[in-house]
Amino acid sequence: MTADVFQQTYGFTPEGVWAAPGRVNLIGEHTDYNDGFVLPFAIHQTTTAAVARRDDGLLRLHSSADPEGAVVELRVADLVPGGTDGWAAYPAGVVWALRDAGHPVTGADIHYDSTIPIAAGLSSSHALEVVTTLALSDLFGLDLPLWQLARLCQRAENVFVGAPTGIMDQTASACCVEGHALHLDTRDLSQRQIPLDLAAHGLRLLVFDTRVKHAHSEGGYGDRRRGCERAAAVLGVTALRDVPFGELDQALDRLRAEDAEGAQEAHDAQDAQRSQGTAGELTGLVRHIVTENHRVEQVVARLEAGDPRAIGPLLTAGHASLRDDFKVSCPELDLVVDTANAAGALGARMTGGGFGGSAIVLTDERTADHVTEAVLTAFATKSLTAPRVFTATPGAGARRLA
Ligand code: GAF
Repeated sequence: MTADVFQQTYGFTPEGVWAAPGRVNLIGEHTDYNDGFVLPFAIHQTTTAAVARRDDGLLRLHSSADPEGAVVELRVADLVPGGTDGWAAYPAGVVWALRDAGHPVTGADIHYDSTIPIAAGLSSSHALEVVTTLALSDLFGLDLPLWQLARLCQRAENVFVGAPTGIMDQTASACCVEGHALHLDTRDLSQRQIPLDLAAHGLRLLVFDTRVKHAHSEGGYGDRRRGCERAAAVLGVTALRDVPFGELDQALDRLRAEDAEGAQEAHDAQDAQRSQGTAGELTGLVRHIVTENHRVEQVVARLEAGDPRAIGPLLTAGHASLRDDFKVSCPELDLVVDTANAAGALGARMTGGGFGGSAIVLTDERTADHVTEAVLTAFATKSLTAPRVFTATPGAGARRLA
């Protein structure tokens, strides 16, 4: 199908077809830009790309998801950070990152299809980056290891697109293995595949895409990232990952002491702005990151002990931390979590960056329909758009299809 649309669009057959999945993050949110731990798995929804090389410096991009349906035509030599708009910035960004790293990518024709819901917090844009990089790596004989491919995608996103995201989503899309969640240490990218067969335990993981994305999502993400960096600097550590769980209280005391000192200095200097924006607001960020890293390890231990049912309360605790300490949830995500838990789910949390997007719900197979019904009714009662619901099982990472 993807190859057929390529043929219709460009008038010849592609050299190959590749796929890269979206992801659900089971736990470990906002830890990836703090050198911490994450536990995503690939979903079965993918972005596919039919691709052919060009040697004349042209990059032509076409997507079934683009309502205008036009072919975007760019010159690879002219690609500059910030210079490309819309969805095409993601594939153009990886071409820029590959060339900037010295790889001889001379152009390509590409057609994309995708089954990953867009703007649902399920990493559709990262799948677009990863599938493009994998295809170009194969076609131009670059033979990039998957972790390096993920790093190049992150560079494209951070520098070319201008989004200050971490490394989780690109690595999940590139490196996940069917039937497993990926335990990733985002400091050194070391990985462990954790078997995840919820059905074998009579369980289901439901995804509720709330279909909302609040306007402050991009700014809010950058603010949290800068706040975490500031907290690490105040605490004298490289990243918040370096604050041990057992030393959280001391770290929070230090931040509060710093805050009191800053407030006094600001008061003395009659600097109202400084007295509002000191270390006090950083305690919530630090508490979330330190406890979230700990929760990832606890979830992994429970999964490895063969007790996936027992991860439910950790998921819900993770949500409370994201809502109250990190402040990246929103009413729609809270509504899914609270309603699902009240209807008998084992645990629930938002997944991804927050401010909208999707929530995940762990339920018994037998209560899944009841929980789904309860959430849909709660949304209808509040006259909110009905969420899109599906069951997620761990799928394969990026691969060549043809
Ligand atoms: C987004 C980002 F892209 C990831 O890097 C990660 O920070 C996530 O939000 C939050 O855990 O998906």
